[in-house]
Amino acid sequence: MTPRVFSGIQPTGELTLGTYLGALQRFVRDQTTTRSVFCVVDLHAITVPQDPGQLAQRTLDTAALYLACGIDPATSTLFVQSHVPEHSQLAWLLECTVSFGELSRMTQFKEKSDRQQFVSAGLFTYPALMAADILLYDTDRVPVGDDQRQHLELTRDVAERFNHRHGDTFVVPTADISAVGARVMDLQDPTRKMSKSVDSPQGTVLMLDEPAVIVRKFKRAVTDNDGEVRFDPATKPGVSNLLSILAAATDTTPEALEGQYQQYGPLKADTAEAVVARLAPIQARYREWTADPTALRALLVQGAEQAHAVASATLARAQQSLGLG
Ligand code: ATP
Ligand code: LTN
Repeated sequence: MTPRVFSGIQPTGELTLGTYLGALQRFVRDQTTTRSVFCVVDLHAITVPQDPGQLAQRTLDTAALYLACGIDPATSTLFVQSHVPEHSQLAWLLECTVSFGELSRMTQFKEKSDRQQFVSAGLFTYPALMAADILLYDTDRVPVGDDQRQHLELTRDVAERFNHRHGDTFVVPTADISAVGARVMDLQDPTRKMSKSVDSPQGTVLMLDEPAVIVRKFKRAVTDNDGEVRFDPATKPGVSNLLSILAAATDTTPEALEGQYQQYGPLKADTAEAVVARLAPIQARYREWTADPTALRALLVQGAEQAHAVASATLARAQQSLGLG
């Protein structure tokens, strides 16, 4: 049977090279051999405070970026999470399936709650909503970056527990984390994940950065003093990050690249060039999509209808298993 793929991206800021290499780039490759469903997870975004106007705009912009990267709406389903109410409905059922202890162990919650003055209950129960996203579409495979590994393990545990308690209801999904590019690090602090929600403008390459800006950020990337090009993330995080980025942007491995460089300068220049080559056509297509918000909205309405048809059947099954309705 054709494998079913689901993944989501939060409309919480300008998307980074990390989201591209760890997630988006891989979504596009998979879509011809799978039944793929992609989502702009706006309900996840509101687990931390958002400006309403900005959230609405970023939701559209994120959808435009999916399309610009090559997600084909004729092949894949693309929609906005809040347009399909079954996500919130199944999330409640799963909040009653996951334990307080399990949610307390989530490292993303610990990191994100440390950064907030007001910690919403939604930020804590976030993984139950994520599990709902995935389980609603009978998903086999979830392509994500390495930071989502723990959430995927929890999703599997919740699905297995529900099936065990209430009878076979959900497909148990697997995480699909790539060997290269699953953890793109900040260029200024290569021990920290490159992130759109952390303020590090020089260390963060944005998908929509101008080529000259990308080149400058790579030129200033933090490396080390021993002058040796070697892939060793533990002792050489900066150089290893550059090798990983170059490998992910040219479809090879860091190990295959390390012998080709004797100095940091050429490694930085080639990495910048490869990233610009990947992003430039995406930026051009992005401008085309954002120039026509009416077409974009129409496409998302269609996507929500397709998603709803699948999601409503799964939710009904889960409700029935629980004795609801
Ligand atoms: P951030 O923490 O950067 O604000 P996020 O990881 O919470 O963003 P999304 O943009 O929704 O949120 O992530 C979309 C996808 O991109 C996820 O699968 C995530 O694992 C992946 N991703 C995000 N940052 C990186 C990175 N630095 N390296 C590899 N993959 C990443
Ligand atoms: N939690 C993810 C975003 C996300 C997601 C999903 C990813 C929400 N629902 C379902 C894959 C499948 C993040 O923080 N990047």
